Amino acid sequence: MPLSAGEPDAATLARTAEQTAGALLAPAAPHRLADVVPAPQHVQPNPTADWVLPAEAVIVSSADPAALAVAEQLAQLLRPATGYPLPVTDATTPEPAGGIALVLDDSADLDAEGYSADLGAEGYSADLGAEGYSADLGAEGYRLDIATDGVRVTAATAAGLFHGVQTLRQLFPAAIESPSPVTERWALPGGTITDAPRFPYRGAMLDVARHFFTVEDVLRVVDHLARYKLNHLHLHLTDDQGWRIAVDSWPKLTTVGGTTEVGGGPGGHYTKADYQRIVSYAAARHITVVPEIDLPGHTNSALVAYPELAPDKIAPPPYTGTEVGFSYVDPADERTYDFVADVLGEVAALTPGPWLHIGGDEAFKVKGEVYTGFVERVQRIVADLGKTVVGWHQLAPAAHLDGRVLQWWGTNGEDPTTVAAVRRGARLIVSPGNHAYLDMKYAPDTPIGHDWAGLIDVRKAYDWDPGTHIADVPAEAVLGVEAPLWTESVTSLADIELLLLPRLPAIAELGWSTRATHDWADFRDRLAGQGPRWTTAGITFHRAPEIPWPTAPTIPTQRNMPQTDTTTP
Ligand code: TNX
Repeated sequence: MPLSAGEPDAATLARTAEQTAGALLAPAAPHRLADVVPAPQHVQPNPTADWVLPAEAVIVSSADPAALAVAEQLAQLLRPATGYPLPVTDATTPEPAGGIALVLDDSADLDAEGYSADLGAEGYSADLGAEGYSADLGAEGYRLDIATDGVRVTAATAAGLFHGVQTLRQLFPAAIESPSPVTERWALPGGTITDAPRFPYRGAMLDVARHFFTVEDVLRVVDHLARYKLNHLHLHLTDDQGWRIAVDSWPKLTTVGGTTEVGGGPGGHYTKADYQRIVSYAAARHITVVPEIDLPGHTNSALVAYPELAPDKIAPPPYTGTEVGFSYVDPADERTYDFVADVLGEVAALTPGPWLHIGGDEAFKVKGEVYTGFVERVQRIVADLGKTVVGWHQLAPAAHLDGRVLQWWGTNGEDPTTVAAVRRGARLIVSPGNHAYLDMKYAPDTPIGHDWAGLIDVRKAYDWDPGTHIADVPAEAVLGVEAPLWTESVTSLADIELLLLPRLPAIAELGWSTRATHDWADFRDRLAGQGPRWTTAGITFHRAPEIPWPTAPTIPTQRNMPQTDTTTP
């Protein structure tokens, strides 16, 4: 057939063939754009737009100090493994220009480019319609564009930029987690992610009372939360076995009450400066600390220090066992309320976040109206301090107080008392003991942990829905989800990590990802990709047998000691 005028000539055909072959030969990014935990809301891959971080890349950010801080954090994430200088600059209108741009844009209609209109052959839309994704990305959402001219993260807030950076981090090869330079092609899969959380409260709890953990240990836990877009760290600061937070007006709480722990170890406590260091390190990662002072039960350590608070005014012996429910501060003595007001006042003054958690669980010896009367007074003390009450769901029978939040830790989703409290206005943080309690063993042979709420393997941690878990509680009443880690049997950072990982990402995904992305097989595969990252970063985790962890070593570097990111306050 003769060539007609409009058809390409031989030279053009040859050039096109060469380009096509080149594109086919160029190694693609090592994983898919959707290989992120928690699952992003909308993923639109563009395989022709894979991008490789060049050694001379610049990170350019909006000039806002909080946005620049995220840019610096991104640089600190990428510099160790790449060995690239990655300078950070600011601009009025940041453009990738062959590097990475972080754009703070609180006015941008992030829908303007119509990403939802055509997701293309390989795009998927997790949640068109139901939850109104198209309104805006909200206080924590972000948009990530990876294109041939570089990377752009856009968000209305610094928190959104921070979450976008966590996604970006997971899209680099696993070797990006190396604390020292490695030779790698730092390729990212091309395309666009648009993402925002399902629930505003996504947390984890660390019990620092049963065993004490150093500030460094807690900061490292904060790092793990940040990776998976959790935004609250609940610290269980007081219990029978130890009081861990300094209170100037009641100094013996720590000098006496802080010197014990489960098993007879030395215990310890946080000075106010220690606690503030945790709070500000968390805040720099867009994580709010929720301090818990457990009342009226779980108070043996306080009674040892101040016998006047005990019902019989006699100091009990220090307690280093693991029973619960035997101790309580005297609800009939006015001095108890002075104590509560002083302690909560000092803790509130150290805590920028809105929450004060007042415990309330397992006060078996304070019953009926005595219990509810005590709780109602303490709730008012919290409100007078300008804070919002959080407490375990045992608080439910007490009168409602504006804004109060109950943390539900039941194992059976039928709970009429909690439902009644929700009808009176309470919101819930959902922490089912048999799904979200990270102190439960994975399997009978897990070396540490409990089993009173059952065994929790990764699938059990993942396969439930915080929005519908409790019968007759509407999803609108659910503020979010939290994974508690009680530490009766947990004595080291390695123990903490063994129980946290890989289940924390499962709970994080339930808190962040829209329900339409919920899929065990898909989650299992995405989670598997986290293993080499933890290994490279020197993080301990449980090699859960149901997860298809990659077996091939990912990088040939020396093993490095675990490190906390100490470069940002
Ligand atoms: C119950 S959960 C407790 C804690 C224990 C935990 C052990 C809750 C509010 N109270 O005192 O540490 O079980 O799993």
